[in-house]
Amino acid sequence: MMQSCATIALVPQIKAGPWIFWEDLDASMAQAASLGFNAIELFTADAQSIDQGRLQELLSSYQLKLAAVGSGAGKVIHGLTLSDPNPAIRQQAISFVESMMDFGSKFGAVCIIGSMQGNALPDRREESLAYLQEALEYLGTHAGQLGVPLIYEPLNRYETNLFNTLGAGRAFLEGLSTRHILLLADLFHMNIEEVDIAQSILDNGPWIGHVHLADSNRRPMGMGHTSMQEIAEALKQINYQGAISAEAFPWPNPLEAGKQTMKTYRQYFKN
Ligand code: LER
Ligand code: MN
Repeated sequence: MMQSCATIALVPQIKAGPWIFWEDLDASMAQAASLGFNAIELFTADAQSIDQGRLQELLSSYQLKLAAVGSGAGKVIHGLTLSDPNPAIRQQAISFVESMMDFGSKFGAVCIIGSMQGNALPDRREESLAYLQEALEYLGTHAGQLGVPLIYEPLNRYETNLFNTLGAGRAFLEGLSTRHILLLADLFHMNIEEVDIAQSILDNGPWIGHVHLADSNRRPMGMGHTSMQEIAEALKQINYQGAISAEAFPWPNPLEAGKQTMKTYRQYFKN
């Protein structure tokens, strides 16, 4: 069963980011549940800054599943990336992602590597890719031990120069020995980078483990010019069973953004 999922950010530094909800956890979850979402994706400062017992209580009382945890705070707050040339920073980045994976896996949630992948150094791409490879081999093996896949997110060219399309990300993952890392299909990044979003989903189907739902302008789907019909058909055709998680600006406000997302979800996936 595909899950309708909404992002909740609990990091004040990134309030301006593409998250549907960013108030306190309880209020955000209450709103997500009342709008009809069945899952949430959480963006926290780190794995320790959230009371996991309370989270479990809230998930039970609102009947929500934790679908994913984002690791981007490792970069935004702590300046860590998996491809940093400094080995001490890389090690901290790996530990940060590992702790987020441990946290997420207790709830059956995947962990996402987005901005934590970093960037290739100018004229030193091979070296940067070797750093990323080493980190992903380690973290992928850890994902296998936890029994929950790790999710690697190709980002658009303004956010990374590593891999910008699902095809490029997949080629890199295929070169690893770990088989516990899947791709994130973020429709906003794909709108910028892919030749054809639906075709890319069809071509990379078995590798897609998570979806970020946003329109061309990163407003909730339906508020830009991305054509959702063929994307939804492609996701059904590959028999995608994971979360469709709204990582969009809270435009014009969290409540309306949540409503618009659920309208889209019902229109394309619940009939
Ligand atoms: C960033 O643009 C993004 O899409 C996030 O999911 C990753 O940090
Ligand atoms: Mn994303």
